Amino acid sequence: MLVAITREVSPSLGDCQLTHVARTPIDVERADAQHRAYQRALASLGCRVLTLEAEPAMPDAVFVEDVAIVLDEVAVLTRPGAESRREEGASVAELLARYRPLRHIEAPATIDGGDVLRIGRTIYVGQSGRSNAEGIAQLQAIVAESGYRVQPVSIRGCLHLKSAVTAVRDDTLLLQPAWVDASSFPGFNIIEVDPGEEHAANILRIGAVAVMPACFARTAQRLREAGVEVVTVDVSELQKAEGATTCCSLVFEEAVPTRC
Ligand code: CIR
Repeated sequence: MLVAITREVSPSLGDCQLTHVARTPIDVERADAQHRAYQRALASLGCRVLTLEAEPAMPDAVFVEDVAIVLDEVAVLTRPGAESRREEGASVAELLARYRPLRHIEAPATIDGGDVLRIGRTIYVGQSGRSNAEGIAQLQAIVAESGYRVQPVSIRGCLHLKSAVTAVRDDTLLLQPAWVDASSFPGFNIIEVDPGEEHAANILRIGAVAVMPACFARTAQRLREAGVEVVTVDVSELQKAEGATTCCSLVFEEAVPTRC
């Protein structure tokens, strides 16, 4: 069964970090309602949804994806690039310890889970303002023990690698060409986001289903035409905090079959 770790929206969400999005007022009550609908969507797709309590002093704590990288063999607790986010991982680590052995990224390294895209045994990591070379090197050393290859990817103009590209299937990527070069992913089929939907590349893949923000109807149509099943959720208030659908959960297999 799939587990999805989530966290309730912080009442201080309006004080979130913002890098490439202009600050506009956030309706926290509405954000909370949208987040609950997101949780229900994950449950309807077969996830056991676990919910951590809100962290009133940590505005960005709802974006649990950034504080850990969960693989079948190990969970890596990150050291987020934004200093204000460094305490968010403790409660997530407590929960993850029930499912995986834990490893930690140590200072001066930084890495955000939003920069980490795993496809098969390759882990692509965005060279972003949040993830530094030391972070990528430490991740590489940890995951090499389990047979993964790390591939750094250069990005521009966006927060994280997964703002620019996500996988809709193991051989097919949804990509924003303004922010990442398709040539960084040789051999993949590429679906570009609709040119009018700048932030549409960030989709959460649950099995064969792409969970994406409701406002990107034209990109959703491109995915459907390519045979991808799409579920949409309205996360407009979370998007004002520079979030989308991947960042609000850590999704992984509860019990991992032993590899031989
Ligand atoms: C931040 O800037 O850290 C948050 N306001 C947004 C984080 C979104 N994370 C993600 O997409 N993985």
